Amino acid sequence: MELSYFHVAGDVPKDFAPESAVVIDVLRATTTIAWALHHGAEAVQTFADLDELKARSNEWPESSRLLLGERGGKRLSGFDLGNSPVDVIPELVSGKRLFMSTTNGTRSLNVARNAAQLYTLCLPNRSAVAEKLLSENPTQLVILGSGWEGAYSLEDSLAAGALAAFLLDKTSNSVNVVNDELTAALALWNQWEDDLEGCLRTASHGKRLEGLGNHDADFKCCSELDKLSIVPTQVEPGVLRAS
Ligand code: 3SL
Repeated sequence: MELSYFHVAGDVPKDFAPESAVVIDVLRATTTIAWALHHGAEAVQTFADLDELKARSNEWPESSRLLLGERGGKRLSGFDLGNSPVDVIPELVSGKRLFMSTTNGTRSLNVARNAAQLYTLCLPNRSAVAEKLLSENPTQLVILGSGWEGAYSLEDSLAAGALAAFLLDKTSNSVNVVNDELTAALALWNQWEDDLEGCLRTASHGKRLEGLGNHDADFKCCSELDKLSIVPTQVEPGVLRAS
């Protein structure tokens, strides 16, 4: 398996359609997706574009849909929920289709939608996604972060390093790191693996969230390693289901 990592959607080549891709947005889109599916959401349908989200969600029965979204970390007006993983509780999301748009995470998902296999990763489902990849053993795996408005993010690189470290640890020589971005992500993982929440709070987006109010529960939830067995898997373009 050849592993590479791109920091943000704008870094991937044109006509991006890898054999296997993993999208990461630790703070907080892919953490929210994993928890929503864990708590019984029927699916999470993601959109980069808000007009498209509104049009598609209007085709869905009102009683079985929820709108989730944020811009700049704040809930979108008229939406049922923002983008907090602690808000997607079973009482709200079970059996529902979640229509979701976020500042960066759903943009990366949109760019990666032509991958033959597409999964989402956060720290809580790191080992579940890694085990799935080991069982499928793709020749090429591209990890794509979300960053912030086109710029690098520390927390997505941390999770990319966490995934690569797990895969390298479980295999002898069949996993190869093929770009410097992932080598750097592994170094970051080695530095922070014993203080994941500290890393998230050090990150610029962590500081942005702290500036918006108390997000202690979000930091805790987003930094819990290997807690979930959910592997959010794209089943049609933009639609993620639990596997
Ligand atoms: O950028 C995103 O996609 C979001 O995850 C950002 S936030 O954590 O909800 O502010």
